[in-house]
Amino acid sequence: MSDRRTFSSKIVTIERYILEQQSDYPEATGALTNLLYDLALSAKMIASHTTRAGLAGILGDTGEENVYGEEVQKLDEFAERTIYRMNDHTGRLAAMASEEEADIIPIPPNYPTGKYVLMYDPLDGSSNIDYNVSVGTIFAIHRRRTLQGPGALEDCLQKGSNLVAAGYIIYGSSTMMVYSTGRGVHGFTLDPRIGEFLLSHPNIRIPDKPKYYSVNQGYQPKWSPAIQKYTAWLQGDNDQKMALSLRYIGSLVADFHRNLLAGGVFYYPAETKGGSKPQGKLRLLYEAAPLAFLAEQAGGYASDGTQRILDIEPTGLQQRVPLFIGSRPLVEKAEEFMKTEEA
Ligand code: FDP
Repeated sequence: MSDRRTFSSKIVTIERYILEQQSDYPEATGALTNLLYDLALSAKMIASHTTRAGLAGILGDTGEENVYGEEVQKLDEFAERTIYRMNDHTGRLAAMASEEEADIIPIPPNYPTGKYVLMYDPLDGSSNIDYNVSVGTIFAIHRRRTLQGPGALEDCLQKGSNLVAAGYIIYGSSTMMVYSTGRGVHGFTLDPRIGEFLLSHPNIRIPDKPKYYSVNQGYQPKWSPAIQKYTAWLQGDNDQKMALSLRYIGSLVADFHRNLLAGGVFYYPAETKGGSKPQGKLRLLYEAAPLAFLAEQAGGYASDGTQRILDIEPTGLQQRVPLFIGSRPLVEKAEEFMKTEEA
């Protein structure tokens, strides 16, 4: 018989972990705890589809476009519907907002409303689905601002520093849920044999020594001189002769996740020189702010090049921002280069 003491770490399910965290707040009603648990359950349902995507014959475009003019894929729809249906009737939310929808998603009038709003990107990186590349779900939770009745746009248009919780699920070689309620970042890996998320990465901190820079270098001709110089700096044109390796998947959750664990910087800058993305590509509310919250909780930082992402007051649900995110010194270096451009 094997020695039971060989395995020193405790087996902790996400349910137990979330509940234990709640017990530190005697005034908590359990709404946030249950909301996070419902998201974990949605993640399992989505994961069961992403892993069977080819087999189930649900790959390919639906032929429709989302509000940004991008093609919507069937898995996007499944993820969207799953998260909505899991949360529309629970009485925990005042409203939802999804990257796939132009307006806020109201709670049906026959269900009670609650004190939180949920913003989500149901399947980020979906242009990669057909190629069996990792995709992800991103979520962000705010406390509502309005006092009662149906949730309103202003409940969703809050800056990232007000976030109560944020996280993502990565559907990769394994499925992981990584989240923070403002007390560190914790990662759970789905054990598909028992259908449970188990704590695998407690209290994630971005390593001090960065390994990677991540950017779509194909757009280099459209970058400003500051971004060009910053990239050269990351490649070794610096006093320390520190040269980072390039890794770019083109699936934000996967790129962010790798750099969170390995150390590095991801950036999606604004395009100049007649480029079609003067504000970059990524959405403030569905992508930049929740990941910025996690980055800061893990000791990192996120900026649009001139200011902290978490301080940006949103003006619209679909707002895009340039994004620099990851190891703090590398993001601050980007800000330094951007300043030379302003001067
Ligand atoms: P996708 O279009 O595949 O959904 O914001 C969406 C996103 O992917 C991110 O996940 C990813 O980081 C980025 O776009 C990739 O954009 P590029 O193809 O322009 O590099």
